[in-house]
Amino acid sequence: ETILRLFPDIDTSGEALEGHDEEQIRLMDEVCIVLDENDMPIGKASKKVCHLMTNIDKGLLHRAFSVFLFNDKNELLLQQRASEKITFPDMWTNTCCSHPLGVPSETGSNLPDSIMGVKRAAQRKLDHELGIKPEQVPLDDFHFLTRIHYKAPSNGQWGEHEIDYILFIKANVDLDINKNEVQATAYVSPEELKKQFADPKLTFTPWFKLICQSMLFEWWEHLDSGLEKYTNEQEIRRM
Ligand code: DMA
Ligand code: MN
Repeated sequence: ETILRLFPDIDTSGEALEGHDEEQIRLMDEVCIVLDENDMPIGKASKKVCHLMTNIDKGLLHRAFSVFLFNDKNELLLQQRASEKITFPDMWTNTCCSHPLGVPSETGSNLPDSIMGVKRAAQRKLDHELGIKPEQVPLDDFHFLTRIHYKAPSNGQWGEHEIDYILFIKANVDLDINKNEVQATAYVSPEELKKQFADPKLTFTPWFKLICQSMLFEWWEHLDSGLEKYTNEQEIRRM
């Protein structure tokens, strides 16, 4: 209701989802946190409303997170999104991405609280998408690096417009893949990832590309020493 006061002509109809996977349609009812440009929560809206490009074009912006999980060899776990995904299907991307929900435990309107909220959401979605149990990824082991504000069209009427919290974690984990979310996984070294980027047969999500082209490889070099210099950045990076 408040969101309609702020954005009176956004599209909240149900039509856009016809023909998509039932489970992914159901997940479009999840409640996302709507933000102003400074990452202040100003309301809530369904995942569906937040990802319609017509609404994004009216300024609708929401909160998200991107987890980068590394094993003890400092290899990064990548996933290939399932064909069932409504946005960015079949693309390769970082370990896990999603949205903190518009509930008190995952929200927060200042940086320490919002970081706790996205860590809880990250733990929840690592389990949902990859079957990683919360005990293997304790909240205290996540490092918050920075926030990235970006906009990217997907296919057809869908897209992203997010302030994306970047989380790193080093953990050896057991995987039990949810095939409705993920079709493949791979651990890569920086060299292997650079080679994959050069392969025209592979496609990558726009946010993962942006992060790779900016800070990822520098952060990765500092995984075991000096990462503190890059953590808890207060400024939002606009990309
Ligand atoms: C959304 O990811 C988050 C980012 C950073 C793009 P997603 O489309 O994988 O979300 P979900 O897994 O909830 O569908
Ligand atoms: Mn999103």
